[in-house]
Amino acid sequence: MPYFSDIASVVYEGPDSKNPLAFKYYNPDELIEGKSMRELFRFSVCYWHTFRGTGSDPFGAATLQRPWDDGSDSIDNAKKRVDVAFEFMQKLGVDFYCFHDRDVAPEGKTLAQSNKNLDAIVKHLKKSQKSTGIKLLWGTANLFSHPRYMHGAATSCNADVFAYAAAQVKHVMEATHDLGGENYVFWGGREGYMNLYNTDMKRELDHLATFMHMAVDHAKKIGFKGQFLFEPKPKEPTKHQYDFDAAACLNFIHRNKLDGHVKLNIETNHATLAGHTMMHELEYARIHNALGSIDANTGDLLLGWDTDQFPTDIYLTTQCMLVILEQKGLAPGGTNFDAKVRRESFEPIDLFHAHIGGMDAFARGARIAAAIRKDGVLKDVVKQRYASFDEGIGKQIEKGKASLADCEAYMLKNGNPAANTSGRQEFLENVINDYLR
Ligand code: XLS
Ligand code: NI
Ligand code: NI
Repeated sequence: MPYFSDIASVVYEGPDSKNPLAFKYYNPDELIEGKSMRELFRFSVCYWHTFRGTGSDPFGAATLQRPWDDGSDSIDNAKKRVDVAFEFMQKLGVDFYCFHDRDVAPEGKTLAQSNKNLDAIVKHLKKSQKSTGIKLLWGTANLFSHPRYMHGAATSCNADVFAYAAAQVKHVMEATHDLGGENYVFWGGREGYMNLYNTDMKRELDHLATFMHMAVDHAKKIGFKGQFLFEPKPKEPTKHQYDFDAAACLNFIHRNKLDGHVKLNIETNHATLAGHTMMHELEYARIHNALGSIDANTGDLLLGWDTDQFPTDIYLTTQCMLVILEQKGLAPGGTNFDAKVRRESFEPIDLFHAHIGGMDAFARGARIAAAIRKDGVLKDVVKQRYASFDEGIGKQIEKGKASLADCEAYMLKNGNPAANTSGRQEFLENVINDYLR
């Protein structure tokens, strides 16, 4: 039975359209740098916010109207949600979705019961994927909601909790594999700490590495070829999350010999919580060959928390796409809207407005970024800025052929460095503005 029968499929109508339920910029088959927008973005709807979000906050109860959901933890209700989710994604024209095990299926009283519940829903998801062509971008395990995870999961001080989490990951990884999922995400949940007085940080970090190696080994065993992704986030829920930012995650990956096995899933709101821009995090991941996928959302700089809003800022999406186009897209990763409607936007139709806005903002950002790249404006400036390293002493330094003594001899001969040139930041900011039309 359809739930959105009064809403037509969302189609591209172009920038002049006044239809709020049409795309103005996202034109799935239009090519950007040789890739269709569909292929370039690989947009994904996230199950936890879009189909399990209630609008509750620490000060108030649920507000969101979800007439298809009876609020129960029954398998039937879980199946009904799947049907609504796939209808929603189909109407929206999104090709992917993501989930945590406990979003799609209810937690049982025991692990065996929880596994059984998940299996029942996975069967249903599989059928829905088959009939709609919608695919799983990534799966993940919820290792943070249940009280057993109060001290963390892989970094819990309780070995049984570690074992439980490992068992949970085993099962959801198998489900992800069964559903043809293209990636598997680790978000730290409660992998961090509140106070060093009671924490053995070295031991916890070593446990986290062991946990990831166990996952990598199990993937090999079951033939899961999807990409593992580590998602940086500096705080919330713990004060010190071990996956603080891209640099901290990459250090962890490298130190624990997980290079190649684990890339990064970069989220905008997490970048800003870490005191970075999204562009910084994306570029840091990209230059380390570790930019796997993105959680496309945005925070509220005045609230300063993980508000997970839909991205609508064209500067933000332009900056994202400058980096993403540089690495020719995200596949097998994608653009997952880890974002929720505000609790005041309580009607189901708001879910459409939110996603359409996010998709259009990214499409617009991609068009702008492609135009900037086509004209080579930034590239030329950057190349010119470092030209002194293309010859002479600069070239020797880059090749690792210059010693401190060589630099001393060079400077003693020349007396003073060549004059600096202007960084032209304001000029470049104006240039970017010229492209934002
Ligand atoms: C929470 C994270 C989470 C991950 C998936 O802040 O963003 O939603 O993306 O576990
Ligand atoms: Ni996320
Ligand atoms: Ni988040």
